[in-house]
Amino acid sequence: AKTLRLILADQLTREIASLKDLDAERDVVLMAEVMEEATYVGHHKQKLVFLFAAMRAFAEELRGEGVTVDYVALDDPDNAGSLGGEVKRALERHGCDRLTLTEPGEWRVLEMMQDWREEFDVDVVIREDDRFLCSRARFEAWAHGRKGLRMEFFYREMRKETGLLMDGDAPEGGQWNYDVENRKSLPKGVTPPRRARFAPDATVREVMALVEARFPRNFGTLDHYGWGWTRAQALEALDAFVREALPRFGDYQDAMKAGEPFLFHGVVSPYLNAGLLTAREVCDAAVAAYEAGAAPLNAVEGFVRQILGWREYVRGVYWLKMPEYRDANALGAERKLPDLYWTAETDLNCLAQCVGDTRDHAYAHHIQRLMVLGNFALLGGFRPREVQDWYLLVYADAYEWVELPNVQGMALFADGGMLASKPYAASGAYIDRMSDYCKSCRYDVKAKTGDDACPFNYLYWDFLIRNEATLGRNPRLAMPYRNLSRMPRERVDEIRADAARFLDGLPATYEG
Ligand code: FAD
Ligand code: DLZ
Ligand code: SF4
Repeated sequence: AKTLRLILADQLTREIASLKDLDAERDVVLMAEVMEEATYVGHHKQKLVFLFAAMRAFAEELRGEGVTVDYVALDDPDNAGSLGGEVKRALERHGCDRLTLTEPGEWRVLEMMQDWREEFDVDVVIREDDRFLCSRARFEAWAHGRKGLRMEFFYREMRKETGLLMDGDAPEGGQWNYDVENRKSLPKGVTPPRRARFAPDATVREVMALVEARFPRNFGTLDHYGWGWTRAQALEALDAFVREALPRFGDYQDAMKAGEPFLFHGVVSPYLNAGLLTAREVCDAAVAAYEAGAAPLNAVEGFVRQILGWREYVRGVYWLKMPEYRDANALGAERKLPDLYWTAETDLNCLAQCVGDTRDHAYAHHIQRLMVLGNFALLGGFRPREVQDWYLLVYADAYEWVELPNVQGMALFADGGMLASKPYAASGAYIDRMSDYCKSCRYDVKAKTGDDACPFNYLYWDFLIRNEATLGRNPRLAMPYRNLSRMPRERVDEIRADAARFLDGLPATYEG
């Protein structure tokens, strides 16, 4: 049957399921830049440029192979504005009798695709996305009957199943996890390596002009744009990471430094999630460096765990728990997200730095996302739906399947502890230990009270006080709650008043 094969912006690989039996003589590949996808949240300008540029480059690659690609650009006057609208037009235009799809990474889009079975008069085939190392069915089988879904146990099974970093039946080196050796703060004098960044070519500049013209008010700037847009560039970025940063990835995985957004991180998530790199090849590249003696086990195991463990795990959780998962709000957080998440204008230097990196690069590394931006949202009690939208739009690597469990489960504890055994709540001391942010902050990280006190300090205690009914019996919080129980009443009142004054004083006027 003459088949229309739709390729989404995050399915940019020749290996994608929907292209597997492509008949270049007969079939048509459809790719469409549409307003509906570009506006369901107000994506960072760099995310839009990255995806449209990578889509255009991938279409050219397919054409180079002799494939018929119907590419609908955003400014095409006939653009129907939605994926469904474009599929309908293309089915008619090309007289196809079958539509072949790969399941998308978002519930919203899957629902849409399922409706297409009714809407269109052709066979609609939705194939499993086999780019993941763990299928949805495999994850469901693992999760079945378990009370808690701890990543660490899932990860061990994945190690065994893939054979990655295995020595027969035993983990390489004798342990599954080497984090005790990781998570150091960055010593003075250690400078991060240069990263593979790519200067826009004529096509990318054209996309930049389109995005500036059509989305002038979106979050973020294109000034520091450096994302690659082809598979070859993504491979180059991976190679540069493995050679220059991977050896110290483990050591400094949790470190933060002003003006150094990338440190020793992979900076590969936009490529992985869009399809320009596969999870397996990224893991294999890291393991090969270990086997060649070019990178230590603590670094390589830590890096592989992020992908083989966390990335696969959050995807499994997403499909297991949707659609209820996005509405969970276990801590009843109801404050509006403050403007500083959009403006970076704040005296809290850690927040100014992390929002600033996000605005400049559509990127922040994990600890910035979790322990600064996420921690503040947790302590402040900001509405999960608003926090979700923020994370979904500000990062070049963001799709709901990966954003949502990280926000709901890891950062906000909004799922009541399904994903994390305790909230990632921390006071200023943690940020001070892991970063150089505090030394140029107008607040005093050591001060607990008074106008100069670091707000994270009283917000931390206020959070525990406010949520005592829900969190007070959590064994992993026994220590702080014991300390709280010894606090004089006046001190508790003072904390509550400081926190209320601070939070009420945060401007919150933006409509997301
Ligand atoms: P590295 O630190 O080098 O890690 C290597 C790879 O491991 C990453 O590229 C990524 O694919 C994977 N990985 C690491 N941690 C996670 C994790 N927690 N969940 C899933 N994959 C992980 N990642 C996204 O890809 N998209 C998102 O929208 C996203 N939203 C997040 C929101 C919050 C609140 C938090 C705390 C984390 C989020 N992450 C998200 C996970 C993580 O922060 C990013 O994957 C990572 O910062 C990407 O940068 P990197 O490639 O340099 O990662
Ligand atoms: C994120 C995004 C954007 C901004 N634009 C498009 C687009 O124009 N066309 C398209 O096919 N996909 C786009 N995407 C990705 C989808 O919104 C969606 O997040 C993923 O396809 C889910 O797998
Ligand atoms: Fe952030 Fe507090 Fe440190 Fe300032 S003192 S940078 S607010 S943790």
